[in-house]
Amino acid sequence: MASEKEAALAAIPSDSPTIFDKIISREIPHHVVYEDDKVLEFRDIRPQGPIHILVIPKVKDGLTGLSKAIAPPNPQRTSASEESHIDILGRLLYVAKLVAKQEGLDDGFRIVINDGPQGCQAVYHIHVHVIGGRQMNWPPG
Ligand code: DGP
Repeated sequence: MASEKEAALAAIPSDSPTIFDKIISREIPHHVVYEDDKVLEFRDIRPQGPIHILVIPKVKDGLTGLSKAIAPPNPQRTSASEESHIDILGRLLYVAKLVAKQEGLDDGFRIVINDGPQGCQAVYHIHVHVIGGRQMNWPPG
């Protein structure tokens, strides 16, 4: 299995359905930890800590990521967040906090948004990682 870094460098950003679309449509099984009409949260398949949850908008609305990241070898641009996305971006963070509380991460946790190849983004459907249950280090790798 490719490492996260290899997967990120090989990922081709596009507006085509991603693995997360298949998770939203229930084609791919997953463990839902939170759901409302706009957001879905489920456990990461490759956890980087005792708790690792992904927070995604149910409607991608062009949000492949935060920015228009582009770098070799990825030939396509991603579509950036716009001012119109402020509500959903804020909601992703807010429900990330809700689920951290639900998971008992009372001593803190790490929120990560990987953006573009250099940011180690492998799936081009914007998502927030909530990682916790262990002491984090700084700087991140
Ligand atoms: P990123 O590198 O930020 O794009 O993170 C993508 C994450 O998605 C990565 O931590 C692994 C996770 N992931 C990939 N495929 C699946 C899947 O089929 N199911 C679940 N639950 N997680 C997945």
